[in-house]
Amino acid sequence: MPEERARPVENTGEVVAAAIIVDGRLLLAQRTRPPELAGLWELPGGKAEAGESAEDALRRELREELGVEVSGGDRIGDDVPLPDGRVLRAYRVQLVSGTPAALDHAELRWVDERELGEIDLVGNDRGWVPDLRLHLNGR
Ligand code: 9L3
Ligand code: MG
Repeated sequence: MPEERARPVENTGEVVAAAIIVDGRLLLAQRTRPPELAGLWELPGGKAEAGESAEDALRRELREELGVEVSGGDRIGDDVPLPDGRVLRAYRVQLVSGTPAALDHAELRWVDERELGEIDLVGNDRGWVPDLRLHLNGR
C-alpha cells in the first residue's frame, strides 16, 4: 500500500494592501468577513493571483473593492507572514481617478494620525502604524 502523506496546500503568494493618503488622511476600509475580522479596519487589498505582479494586484483589487484607478507601489512597513503561508505587504499608492466607494467593505473612513491610533485595525495591519504615521506626517 502506498505511503499516505499529508499534502499541505502551498499558499506561497502575496497579499497586497494599499496605503492611499490624500491631504494627510489615510483611507481605511471596514471588513465584512470572515466573522472574526468583520467590523475591523484594514488597508484595502487582497490576494495576488498566480503570475500577477504586486502592482497589477493592487490595481485590480482597488478597482474591485473601491472602484478607483491607482498607480505606484512603494513598499511601506515590514512583511507580515500569514498563517496560510502567504505574505502580506503594504504599498503606498496614488489615486489616479475615481472616488473610493465601499464596494466590498462595510464602510470607508479617511483617518488622520490621531484617529489611526484609536481605530480598531485588523491584527495583521497593526505593525504598520508607526510607518503609516511617518507617511501621514508628510514624509
Ligand atoms: N489581510 C490583512 N490585512 C489586509 C488585507 C488586504 C488582507 N490589509 C488578510 C485578510 C485575509 C487575507 O489577508 O486573511 C486575504 O485578504 P482578502 O482577500 O480577504 O482581502
Ligand atoms: Mg480584500
